[in-house]
Amino acid sequence: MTLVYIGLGSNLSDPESQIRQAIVHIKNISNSSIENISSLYFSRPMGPQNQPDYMNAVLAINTQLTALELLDQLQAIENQAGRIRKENRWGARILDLDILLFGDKVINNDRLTIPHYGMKSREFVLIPLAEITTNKLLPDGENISTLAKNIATNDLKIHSQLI
Ligand code: 5RY
Ligand code: CA
Ligand code: CA
Repeated sequence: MTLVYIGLGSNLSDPESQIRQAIVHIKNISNSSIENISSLYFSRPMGPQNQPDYMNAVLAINTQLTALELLDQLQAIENQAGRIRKENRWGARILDLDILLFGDKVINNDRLTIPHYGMKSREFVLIPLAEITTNKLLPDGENISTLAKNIATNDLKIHSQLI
C-alpha cells in the first residue's frame, strides 16, 4: 500500500460540482481507498491571469496501484469530465487531477514528475495539503506545515467542507 496525495483543481463548468464528482470517481478506483479530504478552497489563478478563479482541494488515498496505473485512472476521470487539452498552456480547465506525492518515491519519466514540480510554490496545494497532514516531510526533507505557514496566501479562502 502506498499513501498518495492528489491535488484537484477546476475553474470551468461549475467547479464545485466538478470537484465533488471527481471525488466520487476517485472513491471508485479499484484497490484504493480515500484516507483524507481537505476543505474546498477558492483560489486566484496562478500563471495566466486571464482565466476564472479556481477551486482547489487535496486528498489522500491508499492504493496498491503503481504510479502509472493511478495516472491512467486519474486521466480517465479528467477525460470523462470533458477536459479538452488546448494549445494555450496553463489555461482554464474543467478538471485537473495531479499526483502530488506517491509515498516517499521520487519519479521522473516521460509521463510523471513526483513530487509535483510546482507544489512547493503553490499556496492552493500547500495549504490544503497541510490541513490533512501532520509532521509530513517531502522527499527532500522539507516540512509541509512549515512550507504552508510561510507561503503567501494569495487570497486563498476556504469555501466549504467536502465531506
Ligand atoms: C506560477 C504557473 C502555472 C502556477 C504558475 C501554473 C491552477 C501554476 C492555477 C490551479 C490556481 C494553474 C499551472 N507561477 N491557479 N494555475 N489553481 N493551475 N489557483 O489549480 F499553478 S496552471
Ligand atoms: Ca495542476
Ligand atoms: Ca495536471
